[in-house]
Amino acid sequence: MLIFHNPDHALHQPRQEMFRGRLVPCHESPARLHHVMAELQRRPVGTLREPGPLDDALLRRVHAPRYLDFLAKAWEEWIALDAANAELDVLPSVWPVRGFRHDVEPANFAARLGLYSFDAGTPLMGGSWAAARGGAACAIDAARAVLAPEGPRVAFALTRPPGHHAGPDFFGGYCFLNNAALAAQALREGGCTRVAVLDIDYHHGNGTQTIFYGRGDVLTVSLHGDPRTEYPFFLGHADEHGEGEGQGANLNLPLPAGTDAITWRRTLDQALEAVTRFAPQAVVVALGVDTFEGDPISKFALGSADYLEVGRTLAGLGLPTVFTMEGGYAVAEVGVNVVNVLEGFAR
Ligand code: 6XA
Ligand code: ZN
Repeated sequence: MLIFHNPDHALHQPRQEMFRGRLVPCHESPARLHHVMAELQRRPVGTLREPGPLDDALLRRVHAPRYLDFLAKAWEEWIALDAANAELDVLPSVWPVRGFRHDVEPANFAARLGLYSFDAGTPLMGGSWAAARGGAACAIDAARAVLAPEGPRVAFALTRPPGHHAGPDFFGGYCFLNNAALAAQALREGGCTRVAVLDIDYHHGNGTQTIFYGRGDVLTVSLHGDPRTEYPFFLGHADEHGEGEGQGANLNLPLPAGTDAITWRRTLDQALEAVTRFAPQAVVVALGVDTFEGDPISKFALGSADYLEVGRTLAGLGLPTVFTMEGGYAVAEVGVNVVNVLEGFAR
């Protein structure tokens, strides 16, 4: 297995996110990835690689160019407002909800920040753009690796910030660039006519769903905490099946908060049946380990040993597989849990 790790991830070191009326320390921290790297030293389940340069043309086929241009310059604009801003993370505070216009890009920075985001929990700072780009490069390189003639058939994009909440033109949920979607697009352009994205993070992969909602060539399947009570709240219900050519190519399997490992595993089997029915030539697994019983912001109950079994089950698809790193905030256990999935897969 090849493991593409993002050498720039720690440039994104957010300080604070908005939570219940106050700014609190951000759960999504560089330490998460450090723990995975440390566990990979103990259990070298694959070969570590750094990604090559990012394919910007592919990036612009997944995300809207005006959104990417905004992200590229956001920090500079923030500092230009006031030099003292260099000490502060950027957080949006105003959004164009129903009835407002999305087609006119405002000149005001705070307004554009709102246009291109959906929450106040995703701090942006000086290194965020470089870190997100490094992760996108990992995902695309991982996809290309599994399609290479003498390739490994399985690769992992080990990166942060995560990606599955980022849509065509919005950030949120700690995500800026959708690594899983970029991997899927790279697999399509690498010759796979049908690709599946299976999202097993605790949270619904709303960004990935939105990116592919009108397309029939990429199946999106997500099992997650029921959005009626769980983040991201406004998407991820069972009646969202896709539209137009994408009709039937989206499956959501929401589960109540508190769901145990047995029920979760049964639901994973359902997800895998849907993937198999779609008959893809490759699969992307958006791998979040915030389904762990000790996760501080999530409410499923998988134990560390369950992740070995998850890996084994995913390998049963028998497909070229790209993993992208998504959530998981029980920082000390993130390494063991992620590497358990990889080890279970490799066995
Ligand atoms: C609200 C919680 C964001 C969830 C991020 C996540 N700040 N997504 O783990 O998969
Ligand atoms: Zn998550």
